Amino acid sequence: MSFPLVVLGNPLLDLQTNVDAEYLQKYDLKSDDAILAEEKHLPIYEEIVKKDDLILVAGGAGQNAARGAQYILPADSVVYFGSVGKDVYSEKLLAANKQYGLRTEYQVQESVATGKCAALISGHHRSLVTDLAAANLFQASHLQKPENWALVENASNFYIEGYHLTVSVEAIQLLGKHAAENNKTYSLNISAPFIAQFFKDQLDSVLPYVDYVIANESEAAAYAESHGLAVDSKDVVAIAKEIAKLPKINNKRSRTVVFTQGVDPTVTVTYDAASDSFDVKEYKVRELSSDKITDTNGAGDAFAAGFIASLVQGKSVSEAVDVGQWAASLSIQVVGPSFPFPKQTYPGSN
Ligand code: 26A
Repeated sequence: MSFPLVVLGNPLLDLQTNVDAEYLQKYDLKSDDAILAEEKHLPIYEEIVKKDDLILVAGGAGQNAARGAQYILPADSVVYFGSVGKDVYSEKLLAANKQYGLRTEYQVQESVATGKCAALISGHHRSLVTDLAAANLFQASHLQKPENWALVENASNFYIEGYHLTVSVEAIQLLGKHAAENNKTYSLNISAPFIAQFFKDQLDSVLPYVDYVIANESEAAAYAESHGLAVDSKDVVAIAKEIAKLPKINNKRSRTVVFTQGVDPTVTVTYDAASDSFDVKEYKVRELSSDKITDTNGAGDAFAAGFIASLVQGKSVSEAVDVGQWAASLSIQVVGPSFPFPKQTYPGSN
């Protein structure tokens, strides 16, 4: 058995379509955001299935990253856990995961449908509206089944989708505790501004386990605001420092915070507790001309995929960032949160 990387998240099928500003306005949606669907958003799903340009594509932030990491790593490297329904949608997700060689260990719900996400594309932006359905029913006990716990015990790295904080904090803590006690690498993506805003306590309860915090600039700002940090919410380095030095359970590893900022440079901040000092670095992104961009759905997940795959390979933070940026640039050139086939390989740092 290999499978050094275990990923936990909400498996979703993306219903991806192009929309205009007016459509977003009608449903009170921002062009670059991710939310849980409220009652008022439910007509969206019925409307978009009638559209000619609609595509159904495997989604779910953690699942995208898991597929991406498996795309980069040797066969049998990544296992993914999440909860789905017993329907054609989960069959589609399984088929996509299989294409990438991703091992999938779903908890299957008998009478609830697989979750879905309306991925509303406008230009280079995407607005995500999610109906979690079966994904919301994941239980920590699924991980504790002997055959699944054997996979957890065998793994050396964990990647947690922050969106899952809306589902099972217990499962996230269970893996966090295991990682800390066994000095394994534990990474968490904040995933969306609403996680930092409305799931602040849940987020705070798992951060002590986290070695690598991955987020984008709007999640950084949301964190700064919800935690009342006395810093400019655009000052990503200052925010990263605050998160990097938060209490940590596993003192054998330092914490690194990685903030992506779209086309602006990626920032990393590592806190060294022994010397009470920070290592701050900035990395320019790979330039991609506008006409090469298909859509940005899944760009952040692809970055995370490259980053965590590199951690599994024992690469440095700076190389992990470069692989992440390469993976993101690949993913935005294809439709949805996907990667191109035939497989491309990392060309080395630029
Ligand atoms: C709990 N929520 C809102 C979510 C998501 C989500 N994945 C898990 N939980 N909302 C959107 N996504 C996924 O994010 C990917 C792009 O980063 C979408 O399915 C999309 O594939």
